[in-house]
Amino acid sequence: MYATGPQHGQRGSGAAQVEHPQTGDGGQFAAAVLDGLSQRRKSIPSRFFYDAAGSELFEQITRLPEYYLTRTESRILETHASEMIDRLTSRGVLVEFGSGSSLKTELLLSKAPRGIAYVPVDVSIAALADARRRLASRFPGLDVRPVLADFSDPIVLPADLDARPKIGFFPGSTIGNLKPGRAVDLLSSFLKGLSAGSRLIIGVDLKKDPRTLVRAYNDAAGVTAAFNLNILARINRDLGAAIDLDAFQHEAVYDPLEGRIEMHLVSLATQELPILGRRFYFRAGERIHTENSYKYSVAQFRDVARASGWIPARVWMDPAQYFSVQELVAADGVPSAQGFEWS
Ligand code: SAH
Ligand code: AVI
Repeated sequence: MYATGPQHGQRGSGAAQVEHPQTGDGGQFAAAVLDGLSQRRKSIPSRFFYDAAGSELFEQITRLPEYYLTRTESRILETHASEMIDRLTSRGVLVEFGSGSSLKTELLLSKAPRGIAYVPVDVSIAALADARRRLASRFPGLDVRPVLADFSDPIVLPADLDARPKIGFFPGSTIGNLKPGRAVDLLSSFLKGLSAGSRLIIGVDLKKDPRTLVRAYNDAAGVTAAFNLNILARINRDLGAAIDLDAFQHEAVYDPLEGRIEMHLVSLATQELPILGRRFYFRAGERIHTENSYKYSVAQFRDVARASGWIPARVWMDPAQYFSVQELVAADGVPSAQGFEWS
């Protein structure tokens, strides 16, 4: 449904195919839950937050007063969109990783030349469907090619776009949800997937007062708590379990040594959860680690980019330097500017 389909020559061995419209993951959620809950320190990978309900809850998070990330990044994009895509020609392809609602993308698309193709890549079929519908009405004639895929797998883009120049877009500080070593691997994989002459525009949340960070992940209205608990609700829905959500509590803490917000689900009681024929024992106070959200300094992130083979180029920030949008250039491309641009 959302893959580019045979008429567009989608190829590859499976990672980027759309085979499972109901769950979109072909059993990966079940395997990840069984594996993660079997560990001594229980965990579930954060990419499984984003079923239809989780994607909707994330959209609510983006509008929270405490969650400064989305509005700050959007303002940076609004101010500098033309510079960010100054190398995108009418033959170009904008490839967005973890595109979600594609709302921020509109800020770039409104400055982009006619004729470009837009390839949103996401694990959430609901988010891709909503975005495609909205973009079709707001940007009639835009060639939108959604790809339902895990962006950690080798990137498989529609084959007929192969020869066209690509610009990657990875907003939202989703890169922060990976440990730095994995972030290096992911950026290397994007470099390979986007090919020669490409660049990547990436949103990176910055280190700041830990109180501001903790508030952003512990909002007063409890939306982030609902987002976190939704992963248990998803286990109930998709895997036929009957977990009592009231027996778990959302927790978000900042670890200054790791430089990351950690989200956990804390078991409020000693309990045993039957899931897919297995039983998982929890002590009262035992936690499931559900997400890391790393916060970088500009210099730290430029090191990550270099380690992955990209050349760091321009950096755009808000006046309070809460958030950065950074340009990375493929070694065979020509950087348009070296060093920083402070906004
Ligand atoms: N880019 C949007 C959405 C960020 S939320 C923004 O900046 O507001 C993170 C998005 O990444 C979600 O839509 C989620 O479904 C997607 N995502 C998370 N892990 C992913 C993965 N491994 N592969 C593909 N998409 C992923
Ligand atoms: C998508 N990602 C960058 C968000 C973040 O801030 O780490 C997900 C999120 N988790 C809790 N609130 C928002």
